[in-house]
Amino acid sequence: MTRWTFLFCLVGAPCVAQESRGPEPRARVIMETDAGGDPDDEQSLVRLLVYANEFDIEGIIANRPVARDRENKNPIRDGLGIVRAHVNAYGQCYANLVQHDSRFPKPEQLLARTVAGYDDTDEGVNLILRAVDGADPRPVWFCNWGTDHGSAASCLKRALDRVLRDRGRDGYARFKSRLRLSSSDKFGEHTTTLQPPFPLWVDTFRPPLDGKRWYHRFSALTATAGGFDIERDVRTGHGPLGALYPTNRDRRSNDPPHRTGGGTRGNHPCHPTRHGSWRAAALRLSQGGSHH
Ligand SMILES: [Ca+2]
Repeated sequence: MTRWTFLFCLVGAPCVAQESRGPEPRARVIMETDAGGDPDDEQSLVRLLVYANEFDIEGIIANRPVARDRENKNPIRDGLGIVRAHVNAYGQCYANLVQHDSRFPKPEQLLARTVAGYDDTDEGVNLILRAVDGADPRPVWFCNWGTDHGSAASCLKRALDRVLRDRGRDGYARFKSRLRLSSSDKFGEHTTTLQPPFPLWVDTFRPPLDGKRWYHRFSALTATAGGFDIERDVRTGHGPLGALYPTNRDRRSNDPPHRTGGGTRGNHPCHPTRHGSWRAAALRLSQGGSHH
């Protein structure tokens, strides 16, 4: 088994294994995005919201206080504002989406869970603590979409620092055991030396492939798979959420597992039939229906 195959099996296995057991327990996810930097986060936000019925979104944390000039062309210039605009656009499509699946979360619920993760606020840290400490027995997938220059420190690192300080090693171990991590390494000693390790960590930068991150390969594989056309199938005529999909970044439909919380979606080759195509999913933005 190649490392690639192993990774996909690892990440996809829960979805496959549960197919024969009726309703699938959805993954609880927290997304931490540096939206306002690389526009691929806004692409991923559109996809996340198009598939919001398939996850329990516990929170979306925006960790870049000021958008990056030149690279990011969004007229809104703060990360939280950019994410909220996406959730608001989702709200405008909600009446169509919910006809396809009643599990699409109410927009006001999502908006209440969309918080700043900037260094000068504890909102993101507190959101993580509430989700992980909650009574729900399912683990929480924490998915970091980027923490680099100009963004705040990851709220998960801050949460782990606080838990270690306030609850001691046993409390820290209990807390960490409830987390699943999908991220490159932004967490200092929490991923290197502090025991126990995360029960599952999908390191999105490893293994490198041809000197790049392995998931860059998916741009070429999926950008136009099945005749998919981002302009026709998402951006034009499908409502305000699809229209927000930025195109000044050549990574269309390239979501690696961490983009959607441990389960890949859309036209990703991992789930070609189980979840339908990204094109079909995006159509739900503009068309009501009752086939679910
Ligand atoms: Ca990013």
